[in-house]
Amino acid sequence: MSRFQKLQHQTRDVIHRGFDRHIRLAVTGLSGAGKTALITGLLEQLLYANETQQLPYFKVKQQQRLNGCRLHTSSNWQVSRFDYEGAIDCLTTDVPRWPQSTRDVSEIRVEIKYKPHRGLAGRVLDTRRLTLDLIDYPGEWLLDLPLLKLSYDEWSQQQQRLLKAELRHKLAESWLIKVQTAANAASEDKPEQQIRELASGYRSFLRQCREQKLLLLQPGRMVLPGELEGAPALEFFPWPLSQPIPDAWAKRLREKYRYYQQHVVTPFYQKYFKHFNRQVVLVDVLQALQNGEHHFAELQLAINELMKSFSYGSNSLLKRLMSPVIDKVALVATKADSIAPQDHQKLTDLLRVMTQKQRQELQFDQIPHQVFSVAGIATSQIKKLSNGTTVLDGINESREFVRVGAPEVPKAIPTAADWQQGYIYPQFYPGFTAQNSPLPHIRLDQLLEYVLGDKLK
Ligand SMILES: Nc1nc2c(ncn2[C@@H]2O[C@H](COP(=O)(O)OP(=O)(O)OP(=O)(O)O)[C@@H](O)[C@H]2O)c(=O)[nH]1
Ligand SMILES: [Mg+2]
Repeated sequence: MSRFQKLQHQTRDVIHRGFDRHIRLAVTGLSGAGKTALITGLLEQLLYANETQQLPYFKVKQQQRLNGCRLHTSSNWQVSRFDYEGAIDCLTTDVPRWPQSTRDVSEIRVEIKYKPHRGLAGRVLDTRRLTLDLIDYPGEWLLDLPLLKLSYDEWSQQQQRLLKAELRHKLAESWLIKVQTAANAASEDKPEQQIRELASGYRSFLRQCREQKLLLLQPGRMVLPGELEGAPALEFFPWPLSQPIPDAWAKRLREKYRYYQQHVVTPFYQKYFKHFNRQVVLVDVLQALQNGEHHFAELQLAINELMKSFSYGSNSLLKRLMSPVIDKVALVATKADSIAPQDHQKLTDLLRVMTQKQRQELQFDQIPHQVFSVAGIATSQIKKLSNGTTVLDGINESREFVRVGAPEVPKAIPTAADWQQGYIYPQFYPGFTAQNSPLPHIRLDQLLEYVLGDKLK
């Protein structure tokens, strides 16, 4: 693209932002939360909005004011386009499967063309356009954002607290012994090499944590390095012991951490996360319930840490132009198709309890927010049998038909006895064909209306 074209493109974006015609939606969620599936589902519903009866709560469509939606590459031409078509292919080929876990950043832009409903715009303009930008990225990298607000010593203290939890402690045991032994013998001689070895041990520990489905894994690039594989930028680790860091190491560890903050996390934040003005926080509550108490607690902690990384406030004209802030938040429990519809409310309530602290903060700052339970791509069929029981029909990993009794969702945070008993939820696979377009979902219309509706009037 020529410099002139680029400038034109950017100017148009700024004008759109000024006129409130541009939503950059932060789809925030840890790895496996369902970001890629949700983005695919949202695009699918928008693109087929006028062909489907599936969107009763999306007012612009219900009021027959929607001309249509079109996909574009994003204005950021250095980033690959989100592979919507590839995702749909995966879900609808001969052997349908879920799209793979995301390995890099991608963006997509949707242009929504509609007839204004009211006000001056309604009288003067035939049609208007709203631009929606969506960004997909590996969930692992998201957890780097909280590091921007922590010094090396603060981060180390936080990690020390986490390491006290039973499962983490067990996984870290051999690494901790190595750190202790090396620290006792630390000298000014070859500290780089010792740090490199211990950083590699820390990385193996993080990978084990991931295998055990633990969630708060930092730094994210150690879990999924991308282009940083083998780079010296990753040669550090949080100080895990209560004894002070040996002098020989302190300067280097803090230096490496700062480098990581400044040269890895800050550009990532500035390039992709700074200009969001709406947010959808995705939480896989069901998976956390299934994985047990530790995971559930870590998930709560991770959501808390993550939400501190975004700026919330009111988007005045000047702010919209200069540095927009998030002015509306949807807190979303995903994969609601794994439970019976009569339990969706319980799932929503549970997420409400889990995010109480964050909601109070949003409330205090007067940021509109709402809690939902949705399925980006709904894979199960609900049936009520003649004996009154509700079952879910779906397809398993071996592509066989399965029928499971609707699993229970707790009304509140589980008690010790509940955890003992445990929770199991079905993991359905997609079983669609190209004829199924638009793919089924649960409550994406309500989510779309909440996130976009006020800008489509
Ligand atoms: N039943 C059901 N399962 C879902 C849904 N969305 C996602 N899943 C499951 O969750 C897995 C992870 O979903 P993704 O959309 O890839 O999650 P992600 O947040 O993009 O994860 P990363 O790319 O690793 O950051 C999928 O492979 C599916 O098994 C849904 O709406 N319903
Ligand atoms: Mg993904």
